[in-house]
Amino acid sequence: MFDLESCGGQKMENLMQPIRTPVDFKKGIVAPDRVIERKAGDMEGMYQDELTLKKLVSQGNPLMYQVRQVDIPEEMGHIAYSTTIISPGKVGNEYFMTKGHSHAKENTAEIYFCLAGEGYLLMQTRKGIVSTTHMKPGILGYIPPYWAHRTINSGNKEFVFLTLFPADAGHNYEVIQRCGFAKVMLEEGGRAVLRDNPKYVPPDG
Ligand code: M6P
Ligand code: ZN
Repeated sequence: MFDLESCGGQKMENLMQPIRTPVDFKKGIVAPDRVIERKAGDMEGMYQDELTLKKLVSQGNPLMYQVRQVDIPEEMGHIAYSTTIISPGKVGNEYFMTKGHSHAKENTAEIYFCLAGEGYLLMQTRKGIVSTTHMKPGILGYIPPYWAHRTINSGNKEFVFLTLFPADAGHNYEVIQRCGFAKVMLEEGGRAVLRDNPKYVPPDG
């Protein structure tokens, strides 16, 4: 029988309180609990042109992206959300992008909803099958379970998107760090072009 005094083993009076989160379309979550910043120096091994990346690090180490997060318990049943803002820029002819990850719980999905700017959502299975979604304001990209994902700013202003994912999904950077993505997004003649990644190492299985 349903016990009115408890919810999933938690006392009613101990339940987490609802949260109200203002989101600015240009800046994402307005007052995040945490901001993760990734600068050029945090992206070692991610770009084709390592020399140019090193130069960027020594010439000011620019901010490549930031993730603005609200603290949500990392437990099954909760939905975590954040906004990511990728700065415009390139390392050589490769656009600024996120590191990319798969989920520690690989059978979990994620939603990205573009608020401003434009870019690409690059997704990949363990077998190296790649899919891209062009993101612009109003476009929602659905990342199904088992797809690693990275986002790329192919525009000339900040690329801003809201993300929603199961709070217990976790991040796994190891596979992408070791193998990379099978494709890279490069600027060629003023356009974003998807090319094979010569550094890609297919993972086992
Ligand atoms: C999105 C979400 C976050 C992720 C962030 C940056 O906001 O997917 O979970 O941390 O992008 O991506 P990465 O962790 O790959 O650097
Ligand atoms: Zn994710």
